[in-house]
Amino acid sequence: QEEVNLGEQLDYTITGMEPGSGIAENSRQALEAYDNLEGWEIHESSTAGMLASLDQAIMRDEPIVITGWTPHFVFETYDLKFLEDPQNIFGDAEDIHTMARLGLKEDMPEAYAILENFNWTVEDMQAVMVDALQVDFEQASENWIADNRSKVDSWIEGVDDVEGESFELVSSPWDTEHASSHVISMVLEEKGYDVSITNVDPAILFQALANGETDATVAVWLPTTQGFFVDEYEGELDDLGVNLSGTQVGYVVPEYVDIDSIEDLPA
Ligand code: PBE
Repeated sequence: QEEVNLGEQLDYTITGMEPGSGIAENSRQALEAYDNLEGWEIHESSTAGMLASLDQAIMRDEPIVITGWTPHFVFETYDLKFLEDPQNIFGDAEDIHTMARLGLKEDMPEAYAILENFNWTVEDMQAVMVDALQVDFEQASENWIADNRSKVDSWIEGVDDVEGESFELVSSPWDTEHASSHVISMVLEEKGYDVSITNVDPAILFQALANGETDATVAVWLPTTQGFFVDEYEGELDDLGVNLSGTQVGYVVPEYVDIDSIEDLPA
């Protein structure tokens, strides 16, 4: 009885986000993979719209299912839980990779070396994101670099300075990516690069990188979240490896929603 109510209360709808995000694609796959989700829909909009709906639902004590990821401040603001995903559509803990356009290694070996060395932790990234709630990401990155000088030094050790070469970093419009892109951009600038950051949906990000329209990104969530994008451009991207480990994505509900698994969502 209660389960029937839950489906109706949710209008058989997952509250989603930008259609060009990795999570949006995973969410569409989940709808197909889980028999109980036949007839469900995803309301795709924007991250801001999704978070506004979450806030409203929590104020009204109503159920809601959103597409979520960690690290993210919503997990500090509200009591939330990931729904178990027995079919493993969203994957387990994931990594964020650094990728470059083909040829960057030859064209800009100094930047390439720094990008290859770039590696930090969820706690590091979170520190920048928390600080950026008070100041902007530029200032937050500057603060983090000042507090973590030896880590930053280990990324640039032995790398020569350059003379104002332009460097184009492509990123996507989420706080996790604002944090990593601003930090690495500041480090590249310290070594003499003139860095610009462009924020686009992942769908566009991979296209730009594969076409060589941009130099690099530190924003690739793998193996699952953005894995299908990477497959699409096989052989056209240079994967420099993991820069952070331990992210997670999936369907998320407030703690008070009395289910644990995607399979508990009523058909
Ligand atoms: N995200 C944050 C992005 C990547 C970074 C998980 C929302 C996505 O592609 O879904």
